[in-house]
Amino acid sequence: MNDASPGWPVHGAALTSWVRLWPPAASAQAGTVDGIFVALLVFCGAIFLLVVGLLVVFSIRYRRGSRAKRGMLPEVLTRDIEIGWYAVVTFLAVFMFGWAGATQLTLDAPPPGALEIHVVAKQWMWKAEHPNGAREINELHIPRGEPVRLVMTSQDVIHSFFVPAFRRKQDVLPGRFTEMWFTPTEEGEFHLLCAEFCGTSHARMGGRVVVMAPEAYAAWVAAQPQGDTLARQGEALFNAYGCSGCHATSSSVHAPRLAGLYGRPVQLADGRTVRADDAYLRDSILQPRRDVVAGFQPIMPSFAGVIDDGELQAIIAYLRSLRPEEAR
Ligand code: HEC
Ligand SMILES: [Cu+2]
Repeated sequence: MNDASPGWPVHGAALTSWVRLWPPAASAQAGTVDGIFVALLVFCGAIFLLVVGLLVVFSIRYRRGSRAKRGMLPEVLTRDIEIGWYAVVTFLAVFMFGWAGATQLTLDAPPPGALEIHVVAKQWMWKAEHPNGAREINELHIPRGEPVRLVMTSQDVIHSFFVPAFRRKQDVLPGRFTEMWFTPTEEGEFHLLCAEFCGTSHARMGGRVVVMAPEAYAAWVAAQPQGDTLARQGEALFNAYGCSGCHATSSSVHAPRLAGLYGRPVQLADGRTVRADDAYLRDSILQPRRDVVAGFQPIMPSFAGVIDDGELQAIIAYLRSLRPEEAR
């Protein structure tokens, strides 16, 4: 960024700019997170002041040689103080737990229909791919006012996708998909960081999130040189890796049909029932022996080490895109 004050948006969010204790809040979720932070700060600050205050008062009052009254307090008084203290602190702790827990649950559940962007982290860059196949590196263009859901994985070590202005941070792990969602509310440029020490150039693993007006985003994304869409690439890989040899309707091998599988419960040979989500599809491809579908032989070979993470995302996008009626 060549902005004079790197890290802060070019415009918007003037509310907190009078004091740069923390970056402007630029997502619909940021307000609650800040609220929890401030409440905890006030809570801890009050207890700190109380403890330090009593420490100072007692040190002076009961210093050696002072004439203050010493000895035990009446028992009723000690008891009441103790009960009152526990009641107040318990109430505050449970209240904070409820508030933070409820917030976390919302932050974990992306709304249906969120704009889905795939992110692959590697030492030391962020690669993003939009639904229409447009790709970018160390930049993320997104429309204002629309929920955005990131489906992320890493090609090497653990990274962490962090946008301070959105108050959102999520670890990105090799061999797993993690998700994160937010609704940007302010147009502008915001810092994107890696928040997990991931090697020599960790400090330089970052970039910017560019929040644009919805029409500007539509124009931007349409103007990008488009690769094939993710699902189309996935279809090509599905054929190239020989998946279709077993899974196509025309195949003579006894293998499950994959159309309409995504999101459905699957009955496994060992009696468990699991939902076919991204993680399940991923495991089915990399460790087919782990979750064998009921009524099938475990003949599917493992593709671990054969299919890389980017390809896996494409294949899964393809499987997700298959409607039940398109059985192939
Ligand atoms: C040799 C034949 C064969 C090949 C090749 C093969 N599979 Fe399979 N696949 C199976 C069989 C049989 C099952 C059911 C038993 C199991 O779960 O392991 C299965 C299960 C699956 C499942 C879970 C299905 C469900 O209903 O829950 C997925 C997803 C899957 N395969 C995807 C793929 C992909 C993607 C490829 C290519 C990278 C592939 N398969 C290649 C035979 C094959
Ligand atoms: Cu990193």
